[in-house]
Amino acid sequence: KNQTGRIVWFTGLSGAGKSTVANLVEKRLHALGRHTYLLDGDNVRHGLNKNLGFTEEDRVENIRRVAEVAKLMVDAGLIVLTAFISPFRAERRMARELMGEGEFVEVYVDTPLAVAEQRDVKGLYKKARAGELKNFTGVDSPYEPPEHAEIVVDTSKLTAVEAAERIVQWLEGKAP
Ligand code: GGZ
Repeated sequence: KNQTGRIVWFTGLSGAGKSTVANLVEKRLHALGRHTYLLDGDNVRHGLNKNLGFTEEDRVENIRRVAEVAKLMVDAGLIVLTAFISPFRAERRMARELMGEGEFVEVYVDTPLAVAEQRDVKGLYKKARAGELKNFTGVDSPYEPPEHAEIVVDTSKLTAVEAAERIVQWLEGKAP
């Protein structure tokens, strides 16, 4: 069994910083010679999952497919980073249970809703508050925070670079 592959599963609100931090982690891992692949909305929701929206049912299916694809990539020896809101504990547990012991590392990007909403990079929170966008996570769709994430970072307290550095240190086994 390949010992190098694993999933680094980011979870958190829209605007929490998942993609930004995951991209920085990937860069650092590359520099260390690791083989990685980053799955996020940009490369999954426009292709494999383009028939899925943001109802509870569709989010569950989104995460199921992401977990199964990530598992295949781990079997091929990659470190797979996933950056999806993945709001439901049950789906994150399902993803964890697909993997072997120690192969699933959950990273909770625990940035407060108020901070993510303040950033509102794409103006989606504003639309959601105005009722123009339904089922928006944190507004009118739930987010269930992890209770046992391996790593927790808050990008309102750490820069994205600092958060990435912590995660890489943990992954490389240098965490205290
Ligand atoms: C949450 C939404 C929604 C709704 C569109 N709720 O900040 P973004 O834009 O780039 O990240 C969000 C992304 C979330 O997709 P995921 O695949 O990560 O979600 S899940 O894991 O819940 O399936 C946001 C945008 O898509 N977006 N509508 N209603 N985020």
